[in-house]
Amino acid sequence: DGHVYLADYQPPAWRIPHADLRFDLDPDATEVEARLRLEPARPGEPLLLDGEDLELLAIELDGQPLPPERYDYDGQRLCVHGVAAACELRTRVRIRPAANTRLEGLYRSGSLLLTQCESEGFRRITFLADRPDVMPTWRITLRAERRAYPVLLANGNPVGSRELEGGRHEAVWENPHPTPGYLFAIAAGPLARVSTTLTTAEGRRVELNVWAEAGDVERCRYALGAVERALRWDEQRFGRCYDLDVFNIVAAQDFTMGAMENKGLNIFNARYILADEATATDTDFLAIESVVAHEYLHNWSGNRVTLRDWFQLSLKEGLTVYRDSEFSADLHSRALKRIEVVRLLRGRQFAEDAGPLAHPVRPQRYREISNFYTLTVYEKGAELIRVLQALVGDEAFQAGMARYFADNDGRAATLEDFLAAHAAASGRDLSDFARWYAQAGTPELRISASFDEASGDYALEIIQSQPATPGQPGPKAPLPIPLRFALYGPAGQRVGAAPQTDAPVRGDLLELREARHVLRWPGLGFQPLPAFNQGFSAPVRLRFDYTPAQLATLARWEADPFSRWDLLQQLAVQAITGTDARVAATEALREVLAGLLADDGADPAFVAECLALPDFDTLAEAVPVVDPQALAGARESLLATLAAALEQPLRQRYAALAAAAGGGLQASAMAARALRNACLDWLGHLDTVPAQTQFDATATMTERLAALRVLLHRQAPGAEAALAAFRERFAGDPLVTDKWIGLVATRPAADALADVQWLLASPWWKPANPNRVRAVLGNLSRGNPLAFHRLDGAGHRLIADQVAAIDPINPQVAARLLGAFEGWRRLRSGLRESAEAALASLQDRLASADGRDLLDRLRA
Ligand code: BAL
Ligand code: ZN
Repeated sequence: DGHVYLADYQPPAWRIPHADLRFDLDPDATEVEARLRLEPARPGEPLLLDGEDLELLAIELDGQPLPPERYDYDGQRLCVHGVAAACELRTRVRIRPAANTRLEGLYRSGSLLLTQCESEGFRRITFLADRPDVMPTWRITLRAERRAYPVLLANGNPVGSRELEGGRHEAVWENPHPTPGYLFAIAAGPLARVSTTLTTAEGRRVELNVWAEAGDVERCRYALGAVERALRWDEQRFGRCYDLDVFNIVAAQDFTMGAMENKGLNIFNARYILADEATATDTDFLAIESVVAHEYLHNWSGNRVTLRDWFQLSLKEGLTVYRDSEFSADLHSRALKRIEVVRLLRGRQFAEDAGPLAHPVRPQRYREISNFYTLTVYEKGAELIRVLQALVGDEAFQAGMARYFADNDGRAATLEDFLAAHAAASGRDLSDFARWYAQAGTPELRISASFDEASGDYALEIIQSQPATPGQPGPKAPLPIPLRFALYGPAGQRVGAAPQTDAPVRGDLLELREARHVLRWPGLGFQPLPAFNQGFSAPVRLRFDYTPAQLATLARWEADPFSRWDLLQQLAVQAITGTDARVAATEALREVLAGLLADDGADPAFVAECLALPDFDTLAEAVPVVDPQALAGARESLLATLAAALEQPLRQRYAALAAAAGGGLQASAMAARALRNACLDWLGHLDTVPAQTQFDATATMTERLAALRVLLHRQAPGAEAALAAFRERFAGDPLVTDKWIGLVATRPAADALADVQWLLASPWWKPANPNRVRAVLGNLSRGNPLAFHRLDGAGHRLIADQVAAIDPINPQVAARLLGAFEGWRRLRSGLRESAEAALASLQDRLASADGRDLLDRLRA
């Protein structure tokens, strides 16, 4: 039926201990000669290799040319007949990088030639068993014209170079670590670098380089520092050292993903490398550090320990997201990092888990693996690592990680291997925890309280349920859920008494195991105020009926900043989507925010997070039927009301932080800018003069872009002039161009669609550049509900038409864009039909496997 099933896994029939490749690089026609050492692993099986759209020029077995009747190649698979023993296969193929708009395999980006192989791009370069459990060591020879391609990089260590005739040169690289094809990489071109050397904790001298086109190289310094920080952190926190003599990163303007962790040669989307304060925002800097760390950290969680098959994707991605978020939390603010992660999870991953694209963290089947690089695999996968850590405790978790790395080094591992290491280290049976990986959907906890006046007994009843998801109608088994909780007495004192319950309790951590648990405090004597899920210990939807006053009270009592932020978010959700509680919630929110704005002792970055009301996606998750106009309107009117009520404190705080916000990347300056920009945004509902003043005076992109956003989104008198000035000033910089385009595409109004149409007809429209597609269309579809969900259906039609247009250029980018329809069934009537019609219009317009798979799942 076109699916690949986890249950059908078979180990490779042939091993490939070593691959020796030689590239004669040329953008129009590159020749690749491959010598593969092959050994039968399961005697009697045919020799099959993957190879997609390769022009086969020559084929030899053990030095003898193969006659045509000895092999078949159908454009997808090469089958060599009549071979049973260890041998060497030599092939020569021709590929066409400049014509490769899919950006998978070897392709051209500007003056560079580079590769992207995950998941199944290697087969577009040459023949290989292109699966993660086939792991050769590699020797890679690159030859190219020296003038056009002075720098030649590949995986591993450089072992030689020489001049060739005719202005060509050669570089040879060796990667001694067994490495699957998906981690293969080369990069060639007029690259310049920033560089440093260090000695690892094991005493290895390592050169770190970040490469970019010459004009951009000064903007690579921050990323270089981030590599060094990540390397040291992995040594200290997980005892993992780097294992080659060089670590290279190359920045490219055309890149489908964010970045790629190829062994020793990471290739990055330039947006996650290039930064200085004039062109990158503080958010960009933090994202760069986090993505650089993520890819670096894959060197152990992904490369040294790789995957047996693609079903295990979260084994490297969820784990590495967990690791990079711990890195960021350790280096900066743990609470702010948690807020960032939970915003994404609740706004976007919960929506994915509740819609037609929902799938388990470890899927049981796929048609197109590219469509499983999802928030569920990454972000929910990371939360499951956190759940495991909470269940076994920090010490056992750390021991389990050490054991996992030690036991699986050099292997292609499975989730079972991971769980076995943790079970051994903790002594705990983890078979219940494994269910988290198999069951899709966000668990829901419904909690209700009861208090008996006569006896003074207090009790909480907690009911766990699992939603039905595609292919998993249920009923589903309960999951082990680590839930933090607290009870507060009338004056805000923590109740210390442990509850009577059949669920294990360790301090403030409750471990839910069954569908229902009751917690009793006999004779407590008063009705306490309970609080739950501090630090978001459990990735669940939690329902408890709080009044606005109770939320506001808890927001003062809870010590954990994450929880305080979370309570304010809940209050804002009530103020926006509530019925009876709306007025009271608005007033309570005003009071708490006034207190925060007046509190000079509060971290300004934290206050800024509290001012950032729940985004549209989060609000949409709080209602059964999504009416975008009503939700956006209610959010807007809450902001306007609060801004008017808090005008004086907002102006005061904005002014008072001016000096601290000046410049520099120290935490205090970033925090000051964050809060000033939040104040500016709120004040924009009343007055755009401060935004104009900030736009004219500032030297940092953080302040410039925030001011421009207010001017454009509030349609200030100076908006057009400011946009023109910004556009001119950064005309040569594609990444900054993406920023102003993003602001245009997200102006919160239905007629922003006309601006998007103008962009699509302008010279700025570059459909082959993934960042530009995301800037124009990703922002429209994911960041502009009023224009995307226009009542006349024009937004839905525009995105569908663009998906059809981009599908033949870059199927993965098109499929991502199509994913914006994932919530279509929950739209209000009228819009639901328009989305359905837009999807139906694509039925005969998508040719790619990526697009067809996603469309079928969306419409099922
Ligand atoms: N492996 C694909 C990019 C990333 O998640 O690191
Ligand atoms: Zn990753």
